[in-house]
Amino acid sequence: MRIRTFDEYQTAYQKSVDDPEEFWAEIAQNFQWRKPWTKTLQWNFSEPNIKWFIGGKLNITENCLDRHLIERGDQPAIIWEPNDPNEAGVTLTYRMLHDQVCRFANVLKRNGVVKGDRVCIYMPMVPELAIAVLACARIGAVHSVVFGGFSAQSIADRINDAQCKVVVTADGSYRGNKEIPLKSTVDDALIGCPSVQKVIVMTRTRTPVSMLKGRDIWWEQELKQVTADCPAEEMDAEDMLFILYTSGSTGKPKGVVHTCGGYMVYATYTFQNVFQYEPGQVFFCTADIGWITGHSYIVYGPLASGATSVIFEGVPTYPDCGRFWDITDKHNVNILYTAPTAIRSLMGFGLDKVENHDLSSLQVLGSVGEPINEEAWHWYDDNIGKNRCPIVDTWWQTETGGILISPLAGITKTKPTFATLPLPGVQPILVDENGKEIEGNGVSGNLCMKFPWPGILRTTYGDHERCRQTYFATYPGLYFTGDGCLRDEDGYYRITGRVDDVLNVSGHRIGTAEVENAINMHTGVVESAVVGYPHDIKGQGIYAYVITDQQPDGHDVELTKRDILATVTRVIGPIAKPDKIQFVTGLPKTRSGKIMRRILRKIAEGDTSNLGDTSTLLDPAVVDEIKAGAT
Ligand code: 7RM
Repeated sequence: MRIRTFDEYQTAYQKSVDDPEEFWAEIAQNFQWRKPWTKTLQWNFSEPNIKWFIGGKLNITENCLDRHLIERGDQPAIIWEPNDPNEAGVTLTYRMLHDQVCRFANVLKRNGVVKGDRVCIYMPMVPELAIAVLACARIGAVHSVVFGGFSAQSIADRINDAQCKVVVTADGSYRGNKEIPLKSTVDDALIGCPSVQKVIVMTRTRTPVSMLKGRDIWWEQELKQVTADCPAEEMDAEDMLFILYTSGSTGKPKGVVHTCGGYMVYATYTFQNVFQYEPGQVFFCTADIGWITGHSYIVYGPLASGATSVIFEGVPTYPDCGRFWDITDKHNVNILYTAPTAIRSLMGFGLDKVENHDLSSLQVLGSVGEPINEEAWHWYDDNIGKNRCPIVDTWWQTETGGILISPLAGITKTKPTFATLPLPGVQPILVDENGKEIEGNGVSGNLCMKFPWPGILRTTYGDHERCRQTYFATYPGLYFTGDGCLRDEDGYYRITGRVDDVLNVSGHRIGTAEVENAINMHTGVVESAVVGYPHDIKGQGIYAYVITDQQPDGHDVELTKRDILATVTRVIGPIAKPDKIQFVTGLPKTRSGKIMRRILRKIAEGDTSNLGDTSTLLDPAVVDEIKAGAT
């Protein structure tokens, strides 16, 4: 299943286009199935209805755990590095992880969780997070991991959308020098969540927590009541494995649904090929398991491959900006997978905390989450990879389940800022506004896919029509990614960024509409418009134009801004806080009432010289006012 030369890549790619079913069937043979599939693929993009490995039966945890027990039972599956480098870490071998997953699966069972039930997981980056995820998969429960930085309101929205029966959380979490309450945030969320029957609380920070009788139970207490014997539930290839919420251009986040068979095959195949994983290597993905990158490349892809996966609880700058390099040397990391925003932030600290590290264990470097600029690419290449580690710039999305466009490490010739070529099984197409294909090289357009791969989303939870509308209706017959893309003379792809109203702030996807809704909840706010602007470290910053019923002045300006930030933090979470707020008396609207975001983006960028055509504006004077007050 691993490609080793560029020739082999080309052969595999051609085969994946000529005979996709045969291509993926051969790859899927490498997994452990309880029962083989009878038909490899059935699909249409119009409903959409996409099914892979039809009739196949499996459990993904048998592939991630049981299968490895004989050959590598004593090999580390997870190396956990705590926030505080002076605290003892944890190494779990495949045998230990198997044991703990089975035990916690039994805890879920004895608390009434059965196949198909949804379980919300809101936890710090501790081994128990991966254990909770795998325990759900073991018994066929659907996990919905919510990133630990989201607010009570965001948790409640996600729990209610998926009708979760159980929440798994911890008392608190550590991030740098901060201690963050988790359980009390869950308590606030659950005021409005009647579907939740049990809350399982793991002890991490020992911060005082309230434990509601009949609902809240301790992880550690529960474990005393169970054995390590938990046969895996037999799942259909198309049974739901998990829901993961992601932001779009409108409304509340959507619950992207991935299923057992296709997701397993795709996450694992891409893990092994993109990173050119060799048995025994240590893989360190710095993402949080609360995002898709963590699902696919901390938990499922590496574990299904029998790899050693590092879970890091903390942040890149604590106790100092050499932390990633400390971890790399301490655990002899071979493959490092991180985000451009982290690279850019570390670049700013200079080389002092890099040069005092060895880093010779590194063999492959990865980048994910946002476009990587040339400067960051070279800094990563020169100073971390010492010009001897291939860099894989991996482009993909929550909806794609795994990497779609990326070099294969050491095989595909790289080019800074280019995600390069589609993986086997991936058929990109560029289209113009009207959906017409843009052929040839040296062109750009909207990036779509014309054929399904096993990891593509199947639906958005509880609202299939929204899935169709969002991804399959803009260009009939195609999956629309929402990204703009350039294909250069070599046929290499460079992703240029979102073409919809989705922001990418430090690699986090945030909808402008979500931020606007949060701002509008603040008292006195009449209306707001949010746009992104280029930010040196975050990639994009959030710029909010706000109309209030009483325009603040003097000291009130700063106070009101502070209050708005507090409101956004409460409604969504700190990641959605605007970097800049400008109070305005009006917004540039067309006669039909549409906000002309193009103009607001230009002003936020600081480029007011050429605002383009403003003749359709209802009141062109507001533009001058906004220009004058830009921050
Ligand atoms: C994996 C992940 C998806 C959006 C996507 C892009 C952007 C991700 C790259 C990238 C340029 C990359 N999932 N994006 N990777 N842009 N180069 N290598 O990030 O659902 O959270 O975000 O992120 O805009 O549509 S995500």
